[in-house]
Amino acid sequence: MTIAEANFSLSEAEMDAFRKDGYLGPFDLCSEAEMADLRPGLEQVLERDAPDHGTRVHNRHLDSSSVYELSTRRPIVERMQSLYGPDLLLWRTNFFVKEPGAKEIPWHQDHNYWPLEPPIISSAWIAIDEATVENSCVQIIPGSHRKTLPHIKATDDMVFAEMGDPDYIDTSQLVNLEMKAGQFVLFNERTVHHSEPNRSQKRRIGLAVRVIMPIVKVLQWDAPEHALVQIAGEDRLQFNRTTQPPV
Ligand SMILES: O=C(O)CCC(=O)C(=O)O
Repeated sequence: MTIAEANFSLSEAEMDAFRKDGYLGPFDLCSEAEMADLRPGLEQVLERDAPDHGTRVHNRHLDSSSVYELSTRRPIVERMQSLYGPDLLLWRTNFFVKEPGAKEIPWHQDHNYWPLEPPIISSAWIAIDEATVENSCVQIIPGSHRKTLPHIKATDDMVFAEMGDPDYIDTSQLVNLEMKAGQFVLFNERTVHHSEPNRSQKRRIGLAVRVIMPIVKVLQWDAPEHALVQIAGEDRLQFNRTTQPPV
């Protein structure tokens, strides 16, 4: 069976694992060979400015059909539907480009940074390059999504301005999310994660796809980068502003 023909609904055991651990995967989104074909196009997207919004690394699904297509493939969307129901809106995409020497991304919970109410999101983190311990794969703390972590000002050696308070983080059970290019994992808004500095000579690019349900309000709904694309089901609430995907 090809990836396109498979059924991606999650089993009860997988849903229980997500409830317990706050993450699931890795799963195959495409083969390594297909990702090798797609990668030059994605690299080109990262080399040009987005037409009407912020930076090169954020929300490129709004102007690049290849980023949109990859972000909304059935292996991601159908698994998210198992967890969050039939109606889904694509809110953001974020490339995490870690060149050799890139700094640490601090331990954090995503909800801390985002203008969402209620702050519920599902993330799919796609390995555009192979992600290993050597080139600073994402690391995650299973079960950490069950508490809210205080965040404090980050130290200068971190990529973000705020980080989870180290006094509340126990990394003894961390899991390395090593992935082949073309694989992805799912995690939620409170799953504590980070990545080490990239101490290797190998670049590591990931693409995080952030999806919400219609009940979630994007508080800055009128900013250009906060237009949502409906990727499954329907949106009976219309709390947010929607847009069409790029062609
Ligand atoms: O790719 C990374 O190193 C960090 C990813 C991350 O923080 C996220 O997807 O929320």
